[in-house]
Amino acid sequence: MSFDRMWAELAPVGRAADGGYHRYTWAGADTDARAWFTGEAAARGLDVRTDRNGNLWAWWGGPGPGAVATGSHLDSVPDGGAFDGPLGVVSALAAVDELRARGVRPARPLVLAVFVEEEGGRFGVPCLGSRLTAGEISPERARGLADADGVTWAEAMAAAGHDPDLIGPDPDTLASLDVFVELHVEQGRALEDTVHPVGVASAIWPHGRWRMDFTGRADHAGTTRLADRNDPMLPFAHAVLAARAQAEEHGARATVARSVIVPNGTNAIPSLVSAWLDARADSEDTLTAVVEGVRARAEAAAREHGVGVAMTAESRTPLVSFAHGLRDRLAAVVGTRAPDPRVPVLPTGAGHDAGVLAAHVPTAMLYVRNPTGVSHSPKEWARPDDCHAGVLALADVLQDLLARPVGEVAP
Ligand code: HGY
Ligand code: MN
Ligand code: MN
Repeated sequence: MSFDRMWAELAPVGRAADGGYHRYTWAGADTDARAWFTGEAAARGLDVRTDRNGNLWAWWGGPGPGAVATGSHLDSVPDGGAFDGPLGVVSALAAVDELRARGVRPARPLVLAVFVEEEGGRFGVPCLGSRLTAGEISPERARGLADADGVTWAEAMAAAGHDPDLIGPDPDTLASLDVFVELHVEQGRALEDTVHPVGVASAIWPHGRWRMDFTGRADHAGTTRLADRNDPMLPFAHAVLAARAQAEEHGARATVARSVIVPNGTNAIPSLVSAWLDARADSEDTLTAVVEGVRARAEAAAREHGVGVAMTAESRTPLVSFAHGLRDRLAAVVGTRAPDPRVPVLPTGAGHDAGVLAAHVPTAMLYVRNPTGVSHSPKEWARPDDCHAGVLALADVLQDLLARPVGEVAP
C-alpha cells in the first residue's frame, strides 16, 4: 500500500529531535509539507489549486459540481503528534491509489483538501482556513491576527506568495461539494477497547477559546510590600484553578495551557498576564456555565488584588451533530470490512475542519484507532495495520459516495 512510503517520506518534515512536530502555517515545515502534498497529488495527475484562503484542493476530474471531497490538515500544535491532520491527508492520497487499483473511474470529481491553520497554532484561531472559506470569520479580522512575534496573517501569507487581500468566503467551492469526509486519528482511546480499527464520528462538542488579560502594576519583587501589590499572577492562578474546578463540576473540559507574562522577569512583579482558556462541553449551556464560572472567579480575584481583567472569546464552535443519514451510511460501508458490522459511532471533544464545513456541506468523519489515546503530543500513535484499515475504509466510503451522491438520499 502506497501509504507506507508516503508516511515515511512525510514523517521527518517538521519533526524535532524529541519527536514532536512544529509545523506552523506559512512557515518552513508547513510549507515543506504543503509542497510534499502538492508533489504527490501532481504525480497522480490531480489538478492542484490553492484557493483564496491558502487551502489546497487537488482535483481528480473537475473542478466541477457534485464533487466528493476528503482531506484534513498538515499544520500542528507546538510539539504535536505525527498523526493529527497528516493521517487524513496521506490516507486520502492512498485512497486515490486504492480506487485506481480497483479500476474506479469516478463519474464525478473527487477532490483532496488540505486546510490551513487548523490548529490555530500560530495565529490563535483554529480552523482558520475552513472558517474563512465558510464565511465564518471576517477577512479583516483574519488579516489582523498576529503570531507571537507580531507577524500578521496578512504579512505571513503575502511572504508565502499569496495575496491576503483576496481572502474571504468561497461559496462556489463549497457549492461544488456533494459531501466532505475527513479521516482523523482518534483523540481518545474508545476504539482501543473494541475490535474496531475504524470508527465513525457522531458529533463534535461545542468548544471555544477565551483570552484573559490581567493588568497589574509592575514593581520590584523584593521591595514591594504585599499590601502594595497589584500582582496579575494571582487572579491568573485563580483562573487556572477555576477552569479545573468548573470542568469537574460540569463534566466538561477546561484548560489554561498558554500564557504570556510581561515582562517575565524573575524579580519583577508583572504588569500584564495574558492567558487563554480552552473550554469544551457536551452542550452549549454547559459550555457557557463553565466559561462564566471561570470568568466570575477571575474577576473576583482581580478585584481582590486591584488588578484589571478582560476576558474575550477568540473562537467558539457550536455543537456539530453529523447528519444521521450520512453517518449511518458510512457506518454501514465501514461495517462491510470491519471485524464486526456494528461499527462504533463516537462523539469527540476535538474540533476539526469537518466541524466547520458541516454547516455548509453534508459532512462525516472516520476515526482511526489510537492505542495511546494521546494527541497533541509526540506520544500520539496509530498502528500501521490500523492506518491501512483506515485507507481501505476511506476508499470504500469514497467509492460508495461517488457511486451514489448524498444529494440523492435523505441526509
Ligand atoms: O483543538 C482541537 O480540538 C483541534 O485539534 N484543532
Ligand atoms: Mn489537533
Ligand atoms: Mn486535527
